[in-house]
Amino acid sequence: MKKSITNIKISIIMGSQSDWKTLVNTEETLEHFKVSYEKKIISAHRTPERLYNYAKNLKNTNIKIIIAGAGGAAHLPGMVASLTTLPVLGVPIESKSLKGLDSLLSIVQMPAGISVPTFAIGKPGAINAALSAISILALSDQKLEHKLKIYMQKQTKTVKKFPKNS
Ligand code: RP5
Repeated sequence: MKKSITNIKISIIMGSQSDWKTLVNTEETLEHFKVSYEKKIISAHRTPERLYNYAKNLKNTNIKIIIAGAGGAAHLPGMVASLTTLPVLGVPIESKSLKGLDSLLSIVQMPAGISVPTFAIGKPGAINAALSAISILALSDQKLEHKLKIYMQKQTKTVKKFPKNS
């Protein structure tokens, strides 16, 4: 039987259910642009075989970009990046003990040879990873490029020239 390949373009993965409250911002941003995505929990440490199988199966999908969020000893983005040629965008989750500095350094300090573009800690990073994924897809999608321009123009209009007293 022929396998059905879905049209999902972006994969959001996270190390734990507890990461979802941050990555829901990624989801909301992708929803705004009406880009298809999937979301999965895959822990580099607690479910290593799930990680390996996920990364190896990517070639059987239409996924173009992976957004990977993890906290603490955040090895998920780097491990996935080592198993695929697709872009893997890393989102450091704000951890309880070190406020996400541990997550940030774990994700950003990759050895040369395996690339993980890394975003800000927490919500800003979750939103910006989605925007970067959109801008990558927009390279070959004029409608999406147009939506991104409108999004940026609207944002510019929200910025007042002078501050108000509160
Ligand atoms: C990491 O450990 C996850 O990405 C999460 O940010 C962190 C804590 O996980 P839980 O203990 O909340 O499941 O693997």
